[in-house]
Parts: sequence; structure tokens; C-alpha cells
Amino acid sequence: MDRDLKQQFAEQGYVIIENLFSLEEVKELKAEVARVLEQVKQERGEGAVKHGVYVGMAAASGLFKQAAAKAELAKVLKKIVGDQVTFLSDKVVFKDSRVDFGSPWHQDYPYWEGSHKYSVWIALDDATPDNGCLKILPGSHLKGFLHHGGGDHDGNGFSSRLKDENIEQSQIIDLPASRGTAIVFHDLLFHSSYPNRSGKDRVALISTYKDGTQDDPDYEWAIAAFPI
Ligand SMILES: O=C(O)CCC(=O)C(=O)O
Repeated sequence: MDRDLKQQFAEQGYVIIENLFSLEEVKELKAEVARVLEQVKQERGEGAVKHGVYVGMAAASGLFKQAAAKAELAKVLKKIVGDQVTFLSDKVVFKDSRVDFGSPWHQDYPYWEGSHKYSVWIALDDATPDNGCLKILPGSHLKGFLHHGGGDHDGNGFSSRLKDENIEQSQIIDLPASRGTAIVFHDLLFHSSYPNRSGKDRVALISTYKDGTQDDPDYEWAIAAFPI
């Protein structure tokens, strides 16, 4: 089973952990998201949460720090990454009727460079193609880093985007996820998300980890980093 998981990650660039968080835990996390975002808006204005993204949940909240080190998740990450895994940072990505655009196709690697990182996309609302679930190209991490030609021409963030011609439409798969389910993926995996056309919230948490034995620049966004 463990070898399967490691092998699936090596071949496909992602693995799914169904129901990593219980419905009760998800409810608490969502309430905490609302509390932290409200506090951020009051302290720094609406601009601090534009594009539907806020980076630094674990830095702002003990509950998110705990979530980042959840035992079952740490076990899976150690199988994939190695014994020394470091949590770097997390962000909440909230799509709703005001922030409804899909995230464009990209690899995460150009945003940080250095050693490869492993992100965990956790559904805090049930995510479907109708409200903004992830789409990926399985195995695309094996293509290596692809020069990103596209920029933020629509004002929706994501300064690094893959070009349309690099996306093999026939290979795309959707990754719908019920609340509490987590998707672990490599920072070279091509991914994007659907727009949220439902009019309701679609909140996801993305936590990022690295192999703690690898050197990296001092990332200013990794203010709450710790070994898990
Ligand atoms: O949840 C989403 O819309 C995807 C966000 C994403 O891919 C990212 O922030 O890197």
C-alpha cells in the first residue's frame, strides 16, 4: 500500500487522501478562516485578500498550525518526501460569487524555485467542476519545468501561467473532492481550477512542504515554518 502510494506519486505527480479531516474538523477550520480573514481585512483593508487568496493561516492561527502537522498527513508526506519534512506555509483560496474565476494552468515551481515542494490542496467545501475543483494533467510533473509565457493579463493574480499550447486537453482530469479530502501534488504538476459558477463558497486550504534536508533561500512567506 505504502509502496503504491509512493509509486503513484512518482508516476502521476499526485495522490488523494480521502477524508483527511472529519466534517467536524472542517467546520472548525472554516469558522477559523472566516475569523482570520475578517481580522486581516480590519487590520489591513480589503486589498490584503484580493484575488481570493490569503497566505499565512498557520502563522495567524494555532488551529491551522495543528492542521499542517496532522499525523495522517505527516505519515503520507514522509512516505513521499522522506523522513524530514518541513512545513513552509499555507494559504486559503476562497472563491465565491465575487471571486469566481478559475485559477489558470500553472506549475507552482516558478513561484519559489529552489528545492521541489509538495503542496496539499484540502477541500473545506465540497469541490466539483461546477464550483471550482482542481483540474490536473497526470504525470505532467515528469516534463520538468516549462517556461511560463503567460502573465497576469486579467488582473486575477498568477503572474506565471502556462501557455495554452502546452495543455493537452485530452489528458486533463478533474479532481472533485468532498470536504476534508486532501490532494498532495508535486510543484511541477500542471494544474488549474474551474471557475465557481455556483454562487456559493468554495474554500480550499493549500499547505506547502519541503524535504527538510534540502537547502533553499530564506523565503519571506515561510514565516511559520516548522518540521512536522
Ligand atoms: O484552488 C484553486 O483554485 C487552485 C489554486 C492554485 O492552484 C494555486 O494557488 O496554486
